[in-house]
Amino acid sequence: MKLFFRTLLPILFIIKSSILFGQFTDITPDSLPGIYDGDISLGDYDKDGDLDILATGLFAQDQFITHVLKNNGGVFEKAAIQPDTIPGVAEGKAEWGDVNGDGLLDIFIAGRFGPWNDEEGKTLVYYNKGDDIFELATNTGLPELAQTDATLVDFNNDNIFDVLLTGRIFESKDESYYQAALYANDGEGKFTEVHIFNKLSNYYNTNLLTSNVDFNNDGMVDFLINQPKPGESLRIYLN
Ligand SMILES: [Ca+2]
Ligand SMILES: [Ca+2]
Ligand SMILES: [Ca+2]
Ligand SMILES: [Ca+2]
Repeated sequence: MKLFFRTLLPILFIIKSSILFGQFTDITPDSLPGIYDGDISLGDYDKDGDLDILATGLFAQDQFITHVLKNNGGVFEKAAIQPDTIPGVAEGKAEWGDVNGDGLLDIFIAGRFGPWNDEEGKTLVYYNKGDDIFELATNTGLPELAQTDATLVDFNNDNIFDVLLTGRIFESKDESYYQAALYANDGEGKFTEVHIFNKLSNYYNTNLLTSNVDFNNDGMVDFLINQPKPGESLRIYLN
């Protein structure tokens, strides 16, 4: 019996623990909406100490929607926000970020908005006014593009989020180009183009790989942007 407690019992405990550590519980409520071909972001938009979900995408072909999913102590539910419908984007980006510096996380979404064969784009900012109320920002100065990637990043260390935005811009139905560009935020949600990293035609998809990296540790964020031309290197830009 002593042998059992000294040797076998610890072994059984280890085996049981290893089995339990590999198990996950799906807590997704049935009421959460289904969306696809979009993007998600985590942030505590209601400042109650837990991470909430921003999700954008399609709920049917060419039907776009953005959802705010509130975390109530580990239980998620669709937030009853105002306005009750926020347009969504596909093949794009969703980010929580405090665009106007008031301490509340705002909604940033950018990507395809039109039919899949039309490639119309949308870039939207909704300000968080508190109490689940959001307000659409007007005249942001940001371009509307398709096949989008974006990141909110403070490139000039003024504690205000700026935007690095990449995607396909249509000049007309038949003419388009791909661009990766940086837009400075004046602190009131008005953006001005400060630098174009690349502007390309004839190549599909200028995916922006990452951002928020300080390669040379000088306190200024630098950028890593892929180069979609076959055979060329991704580009590293020091700020
Ligand atoms: Ca929260
Ligand atoms: Ca804000
Ligand atoms: Ca800034
Ligand atoms: Ca740097």
